[in-house]
Amino acid sequence: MQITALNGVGAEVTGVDLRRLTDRAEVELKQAFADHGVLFFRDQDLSPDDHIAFARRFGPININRFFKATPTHPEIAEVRKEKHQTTNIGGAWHTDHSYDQEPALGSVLVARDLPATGGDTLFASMYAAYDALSAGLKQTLEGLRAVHSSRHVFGAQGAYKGDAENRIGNAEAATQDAIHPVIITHPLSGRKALYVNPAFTLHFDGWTQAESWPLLSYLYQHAIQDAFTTRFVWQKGSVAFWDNRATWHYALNDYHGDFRLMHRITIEGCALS
Ligand SMILES: O=C(O)CCC(=O)C(=O)O
Ligand SMILES: [Fe+2]
Repeated sequence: MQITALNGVGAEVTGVDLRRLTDRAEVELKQAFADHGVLFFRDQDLSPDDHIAFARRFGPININRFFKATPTHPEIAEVRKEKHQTTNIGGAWHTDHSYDQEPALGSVLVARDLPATGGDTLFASMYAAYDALSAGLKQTLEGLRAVHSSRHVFGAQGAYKGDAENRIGNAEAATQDAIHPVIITHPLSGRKALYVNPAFTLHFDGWTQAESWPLLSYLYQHAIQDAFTTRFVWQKGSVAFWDNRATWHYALNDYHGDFRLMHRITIEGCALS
């Protein structure tokens, strides 16, 4: 097995069959995951059961309450865009589940049906974003917490309103808010990472939205500079396994009129500090 760091964020792992991992390979993958924040694999041939078995090596499966599951496997969520649909799922910078008290560790996304062109996914490193801040801003952010919510995205009046068409459901469950530190110590690596994101963070705890916005928008621009990001071009057999605490992602929506279907398994995480 070979692990090659990519420019920006993440690592490509070659010489491994995810259906047959040795104990040693599993230990190496766990270390690489903690170090790089997102791992990319090519030419895998995972059945839904293989997908589930691989994900379970990293923790219990979180059954996402908003995404429609595959008809056969409740553990697997569909990330689907039909030919006639205009919005996609995840089409802006975000990290999944920051609105939960214990945000999901990450997801294993398997390409099932890809458009002829387009549909790439961007990833950004929140380790790199943190590291590149000045000592002064790091110190200011250390003392802050931020409020996150799912309501404006998955709620009845949220971003998917009217265009969800049974891809997204359970709007009534989009009631939770969560407060997390703005700078977290990553539970696997012990490294510091920036933990606010444009999709789910509402404001700094104790600050108004108007007061929060200038600093949040500065951080959002800062975090997506080229040096911290990677563009993953999917192929048949591609798998991405990302850490929600160390990265953001952005599913490009540039294939209108074409179909795209991914299978996603989300893994339980822990409270952040
Ligand atoms: O479709 C993709 O590439 C990613 C979509 C997304 O944001 C997710 O699955 O969490
Ligand atoms: Fe996502």
